[in-house]
Amino acid sequence: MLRPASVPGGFAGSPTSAGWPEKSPEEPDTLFSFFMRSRVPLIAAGILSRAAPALAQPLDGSPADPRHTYSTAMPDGIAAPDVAQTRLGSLRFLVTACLRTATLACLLLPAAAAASDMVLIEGGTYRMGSETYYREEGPMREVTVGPFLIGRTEVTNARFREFVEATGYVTTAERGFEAAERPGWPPELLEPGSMVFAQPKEHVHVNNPNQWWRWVPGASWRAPEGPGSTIRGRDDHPVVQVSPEDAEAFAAWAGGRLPTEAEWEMAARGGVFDDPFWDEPFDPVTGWRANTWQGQFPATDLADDGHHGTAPVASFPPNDYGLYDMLGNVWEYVADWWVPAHPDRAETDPDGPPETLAARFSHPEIGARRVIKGGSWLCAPSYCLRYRPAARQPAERGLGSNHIGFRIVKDAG
Ligand SMILES: [Ca+2]
Ligand SMILES: [Ca+2]
Repeated sequence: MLRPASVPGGFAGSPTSAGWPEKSPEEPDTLFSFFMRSRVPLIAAGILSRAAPALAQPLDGSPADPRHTYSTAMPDGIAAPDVAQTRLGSLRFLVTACLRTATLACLLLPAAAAASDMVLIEGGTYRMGSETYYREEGPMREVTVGPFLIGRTEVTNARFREFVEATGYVTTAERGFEAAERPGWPPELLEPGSMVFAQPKEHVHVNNPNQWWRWVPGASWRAPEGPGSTIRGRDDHPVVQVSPEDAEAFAAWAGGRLPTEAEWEMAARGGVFDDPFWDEPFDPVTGWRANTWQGQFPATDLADDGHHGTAPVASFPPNDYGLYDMLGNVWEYVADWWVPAHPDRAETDPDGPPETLAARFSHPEIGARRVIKGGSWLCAPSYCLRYRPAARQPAERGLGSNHIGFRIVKDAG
């Protein structure tokens, strides 16, 4: 049985963590934590190859807390990004592209806006976080970020294949680990493999993610549901079964980096800085806005949004910055280490807590974890209402699943 990492009596006063709120180490567990705790038996390779793509979501099941109400007004003197200018730029780009192709039909195709794979976010100051839903999203604070370019979509299987073919890169799921690299891990987790969502046939209580997550030997980005599965026909789906290390390797090859959480969240808001942000992925006027889960999680996905499992990127309307699937489809790795709260202070270009601090909020055998953002196709209103910009969860290093991917950013200028 694992013991929670010790949290030396408060860290708010340490020189490296001033301003970070004191928090209990009791927080949402992640897939690996649950696995380590109960040692779920491995399933036979190939069983899940017959299952629908991917799975689940997790992790704590804590309900949204409606008790909090906070002002949603922007603070005096705080400028939001110039949404009108961004919209004008996107429209100008679209019209120019259509004139070049001599067809007005492309004006009707949202995908035309994806012709440029990066979008310039001009930066600014906004109120990051939320105090309406889960406690790890607060406190809200003013954050200023500089300009940056961000991927218009999640990184796709096709793009990740280009990277692998150009570099010979082998993902963590494909290579496994030496015991010395992961002291304390059970031997089965050192073998190549990854976490796969296994949809229960009948409704189960959502207090135990082991009921729908399985460690599957041989699962990888090439075989997201395990041996026998394939990404054939899914070139335009987001790559999954990649770890934070894999995402960073891709980013370095592509001349970019993972976004900070503050950059990612600003981009995801698309110029909307309200709290609460919308929590209903269906708009009666414009239709479905994100790939999420409809029905009783985890046994029933009605797929009213047209997709069970991952969807091709840009299947849903972009936000007002022209970015697709910031919310839903797959969670996205960011560069920050995870602690279950934001520091209670304004910051400029924050890059998250130090790794040593984040390690205090994890099991010793796992080490510091990364932040993932935006929710996935496994997020349901009844469970893990996290298809929102402020939503955040921890994710282990060296471990992927089939509902986490990423996109990259580049410095502007
Ligand atoms: Ca869906
Ligand atoms: Ca996403």
